[in-house]
Amino acid sequence: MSTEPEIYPVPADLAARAHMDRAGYEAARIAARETPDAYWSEQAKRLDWMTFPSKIKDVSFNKEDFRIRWFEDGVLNVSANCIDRHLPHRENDTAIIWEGDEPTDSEHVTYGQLHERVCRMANVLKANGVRKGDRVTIYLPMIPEAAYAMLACARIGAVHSVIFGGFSPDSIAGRIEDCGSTFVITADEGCRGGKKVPLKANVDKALEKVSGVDGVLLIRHTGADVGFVEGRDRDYETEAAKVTAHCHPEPMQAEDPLFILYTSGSTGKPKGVLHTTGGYLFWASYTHELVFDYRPGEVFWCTADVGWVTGHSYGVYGPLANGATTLLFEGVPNYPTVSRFWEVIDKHKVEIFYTAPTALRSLMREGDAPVKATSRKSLRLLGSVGEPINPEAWRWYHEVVGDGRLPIVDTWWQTETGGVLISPLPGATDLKPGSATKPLPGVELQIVDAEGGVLEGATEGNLCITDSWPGQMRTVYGDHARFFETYFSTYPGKYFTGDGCRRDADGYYWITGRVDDVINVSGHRMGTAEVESALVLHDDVAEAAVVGFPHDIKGQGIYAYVTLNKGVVATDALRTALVAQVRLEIGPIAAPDVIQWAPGLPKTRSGKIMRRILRKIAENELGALGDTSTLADPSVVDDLVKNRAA
Ligand code: 6R9
Repeated sequence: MSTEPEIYPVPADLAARAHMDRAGYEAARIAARETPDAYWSEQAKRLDWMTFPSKIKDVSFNKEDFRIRWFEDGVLNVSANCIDRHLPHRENDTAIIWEGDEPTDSEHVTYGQLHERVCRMANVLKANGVRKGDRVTIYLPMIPEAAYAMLACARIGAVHSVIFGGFSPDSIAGRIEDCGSTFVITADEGCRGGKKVPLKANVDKALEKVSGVDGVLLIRHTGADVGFVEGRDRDYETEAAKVTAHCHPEPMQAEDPLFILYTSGSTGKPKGVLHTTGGYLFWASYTHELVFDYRPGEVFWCTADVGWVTGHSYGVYGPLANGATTLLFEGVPNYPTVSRFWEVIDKHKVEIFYTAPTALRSLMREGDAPVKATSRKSLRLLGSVGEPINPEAWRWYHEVVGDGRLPIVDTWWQTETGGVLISPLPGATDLKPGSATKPLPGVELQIVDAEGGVLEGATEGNLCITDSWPGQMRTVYGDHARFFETYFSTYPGKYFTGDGCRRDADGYYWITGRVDDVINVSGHRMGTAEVESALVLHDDVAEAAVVGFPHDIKGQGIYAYVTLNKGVVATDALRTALVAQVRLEIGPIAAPDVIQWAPGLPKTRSGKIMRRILRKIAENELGALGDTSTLADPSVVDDLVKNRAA
């Protein structure tokens, strides 16, 4: 079936200048595997430690003695690593370039200014009662203050939980409640593609549903007139004027929590993925340098919002730990025109550009002219993340955006992994369009069959990781048992990624997508169970089943089968109301693309919904429905096929 695609060899100049060439990569793989303590101890010198760790790795994935600890007796502060240590030689270099939604809005923030602003914000948090270990919710647009807020928390040892601005008040309330957050940092409004996002109003609504928050710090961004609750809300400008610009970085243990980030799983409500101070920062910094072959002074642009893990690791922590100039963009790829990405690259002389396949596919549809109207000559490397990049989009990225001269790093990783695990290294790895290629040093992959049998050589199955790496998540906040259950119980002794994967004869890895009930919509993770729960909240809905289906732009779309209560008439108005319901419960990113009325759902005799069949119908693979004989009522399938939504 599949023809082996072309190979793009490492350009000679890149191999010569790279941090890691082919021989270096092979040597690092062996060192990390055979002498992990020595290898990681040496690598850990890239961070600035108050106490350098003597214990390096202490890990077991087995149930009896399950533990994941890295650099355990090390002491450090993340914000000091991202700011203070660069001041002696980089005080006047740009740390953050901010590009607003409107092309007329931009700002440069030097490391010196970053230090001052983060210290001030840290002091404001302290003055308002936030202490080491407290959870602080951050609900901000992509403005420099989002980075200041994260770094200010890190500076005083508070644990941040950033929530993407596209999530609804209910989602905010659920996340605040889950981690017992006592303080919220938000802005009046965000701006995306010329539209305003009512952030403060969403926080106000969320706080009607959840208690325990005693302070809301309000950053004025658009200047809109928004609600202000006396006694609870504080105006940032006013508060900042009351404190000094000096704040001592709190000494933190390497295993102290740095942040919680909620992500969707295959069951239940989103999980609070917890990352720690030492291991996470180390991995963000190490991978940012290796994967992007980063050199000091280069302008690095990761287009992800800080509400996602990619924005955490490659918008803020990785680049700043490495003294980079990181670009934060508030807007969207198609505003005011579909040339915006490329114009921003020219405007700020971006050298490394890191984005998601869904953005590329939507821009590809607009043709080559909007790209070719720009120069892009500052670029030297392209990156991709979030979902499998189809070879067609890969080639367009390479040939049109990169003028055929730039390598692409297709980086596979997850919220849970903290940073990249599978990726080409620009100076070491030949590229194959559509493959994330090979694991980084210290990443031990295995492909297993459904029963856990290890598959060797060229094969396809479920992707597992057999040993820990420093950036691995440490727990699901408040539910350590769920952490073990979710990731380590399917295949005992291994971390199961939830992804399917093929390995070719050259040992290259090709991620085929999720094998669990997680769908990847425009690179955003969505649990089918979450969308189903939102739908059944509607009075007219008896039952709902949600699956993914292939979508040209989004990668996957959301297809919902809905069974209505007896006597309810299926109308277009009801369909609209159901979509609105999901937007309200979760946020616009979870809105179903298709709703099909289903008088019945295909269930086994034990009452389990056979999602395999629903997926096939949604994919329009009607010839491949498989065995339906175990269904309680096989005739429901005929009805679903007959009435398949177009
Ligand atoms: C970083 C991030 C994780 C899931 C992951 C996989 C998919 C991410 C990918 C990729 C193929 C890549 N994924 N990068 N699939 N190629 N380069 O996206 O984290 O939001 O937690 O999503 O995304 O399915 O399991 P997260």
